[in-house]
Amino acid sequence: MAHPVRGAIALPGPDDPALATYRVLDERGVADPARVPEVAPAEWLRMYRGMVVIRTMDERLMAMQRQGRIGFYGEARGQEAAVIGSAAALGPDDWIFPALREAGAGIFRGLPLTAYVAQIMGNAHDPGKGRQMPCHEGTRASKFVTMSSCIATQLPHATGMAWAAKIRGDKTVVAAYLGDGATSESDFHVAMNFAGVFRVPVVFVCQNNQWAISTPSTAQTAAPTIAIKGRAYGIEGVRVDGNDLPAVHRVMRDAVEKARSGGGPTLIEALTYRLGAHTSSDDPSRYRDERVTDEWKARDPISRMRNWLLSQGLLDAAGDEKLRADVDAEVRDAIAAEEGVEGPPVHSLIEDVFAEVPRFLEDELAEMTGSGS
Ligand SMILES: Cc1ncc(C[n+]2csc(CCOP(=O)(O)OP(=O)(O)O)c2C)c(N)n1
Repeated sequence: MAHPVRGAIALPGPDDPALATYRVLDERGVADPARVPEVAPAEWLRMYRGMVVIRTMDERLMAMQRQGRIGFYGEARGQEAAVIGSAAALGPDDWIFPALREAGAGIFRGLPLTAYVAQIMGNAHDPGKGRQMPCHEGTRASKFVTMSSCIATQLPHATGMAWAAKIRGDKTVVAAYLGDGATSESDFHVAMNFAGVFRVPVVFVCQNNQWAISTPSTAQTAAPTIAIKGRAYGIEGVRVDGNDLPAVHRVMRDAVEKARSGGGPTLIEALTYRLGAHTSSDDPSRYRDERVTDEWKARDPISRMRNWLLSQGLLDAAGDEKLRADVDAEVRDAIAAEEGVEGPPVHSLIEDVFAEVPRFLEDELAEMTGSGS
């Protein structure tokens, strides 16, 4: 097989998209009009709502964890624009391979709130039948692969699925999410190298929230940005303000279109900040200066988007209040519907691995439940 010779790889300059941070909104939500992507008003509002859903779920479920009503929770507070701005650029047949903080993308694509809550409670309504730890949701219906706690393992899988799409000649694009910490894993290198060589339709979206538990991103890499790492693999890298929904959406849309039309992969670095703890098991005040966290609170992605929507007349204060009240009610209803639902039936323990459940598993189950002869 003849291998095409690629063009010379340009060396980065200061305006290189992999080094500069692309922005549409400033920190108060004032837009550079020339950069606002063409999006229907209803779609902007759908994205805004998607961000509010994440924030509301996170606040309610973190409180429930503290009350002892759920065992564990991982929130995405502060990262809502990176999650929704990117997910909204995907088509219904595209696939998402999430990292740790993209549950909101699954919900945005149709995962019901009740299924999300059921997964966290591990009850009988959980599409995953209680087999994963909380916050590891996934459904085939939403083309949202179950999250893996093993950092970066989803990246070669995503690349493989994109390669399959290319071989089949369909137009599927795969979004592969990762955190800054994942860039130190060998699976990141494997996926990027393969994606670059085979030019598969995958978009890597790195949510650089600046912390990998207690490791700051400055200690994660000696490279000036994460986006620049794409250069070494022959992959275009773009750095974007991850708290700026229109900017994330624009950059992602370009990357998705490029992938769909055979232009190959992109590495997007969405620069954001993890406002909360790593998970409900973590206390970030032990290892970071929370005055920096307060500075990032002032760059809140939801407030920025809200200000822009208000300035454009796409939303008014009363509409915003109603939207938030509606989301709050939906979240409360979902929790009320799922809390108290019993666990999956014991027989489900031996389902789904074999087409026909083998006798030895039936025997073991009978022994376990005391129902055997
Ligand atoms: C292979 C592997 N190594 C270590 C861990 C422990 N661990 C869980 S989350 C995490 C940090 C991940 O950081 P990052 O990729 O930046 O994602 P973030 O949590 O910031 O969203 C680590 C080290 C793990 N789950 N898997």
